[in-house]
Amino acid sequence: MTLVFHYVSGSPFAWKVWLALEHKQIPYDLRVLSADAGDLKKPGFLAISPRGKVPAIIDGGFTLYESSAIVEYLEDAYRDCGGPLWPRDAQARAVARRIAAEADAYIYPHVRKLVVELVMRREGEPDATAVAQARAALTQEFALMARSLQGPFATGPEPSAADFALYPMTAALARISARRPDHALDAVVPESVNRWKRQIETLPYFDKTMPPHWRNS
Ligand SMILES: N[C@@H](CCC(=O)N[C@@H](CS)C(=O)NCC(=O)O)C(=O)O
Repeated sequence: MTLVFHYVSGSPFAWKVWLALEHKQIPYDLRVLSADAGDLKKPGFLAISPRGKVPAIIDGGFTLYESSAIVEYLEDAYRDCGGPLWPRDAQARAVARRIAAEADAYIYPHVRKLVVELVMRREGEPDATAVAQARAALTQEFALMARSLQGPFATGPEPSAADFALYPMTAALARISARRPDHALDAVVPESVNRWKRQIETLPYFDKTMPPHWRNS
């Protein structure tokens, strides 16, 4: 039975899983949900993902939510499929896991703050203090991340789940930056990180995983 992948366009955590599925060449049935339409709070979806969040998968009778757990599951359950999600070397593997954890824990919250203030806000002015704090925090985080990225991919010659975790956050920041040039957010990301980002965009499956709603706007 084909693995079912529940996805919302633009979710960085769901994008991480999509890149992982493609990298491992695992066949999947993509179910695109809409948060705006209330799909994430419907009983059928809550039975799969009780927090009402994407990503979530169903593999046979097995359901799983939380992107990092899903990535680990894909690696373990589909060991012989496609490319590995983590480097073989123990130290490189540990560093890749650390980068993926840092992307989720230290980069995402600030990117999310910028999305809320600069993209999603429908009324009033953005909270300038919150924007400045997020910008300053991301400047520090990306400077730290730049020291970790080996090149051409996060931990060396092959892409890993570290790349798949970090890329969507960086892409989201680039998108906000393009939409709100007045905030000079492109200055937050060092050139070495941009070089790494362009490398991810050369992956043969990358285009397929672009958030569908980004294609038109
Ligand atoms: N820690 C979770 C985070 C998942 C998450 O926050 N997903 C967001 C989209 S980026 C979501 O589904 N939000 C819907 C909501 O909170 O209503 C993971 O790694 O999967």
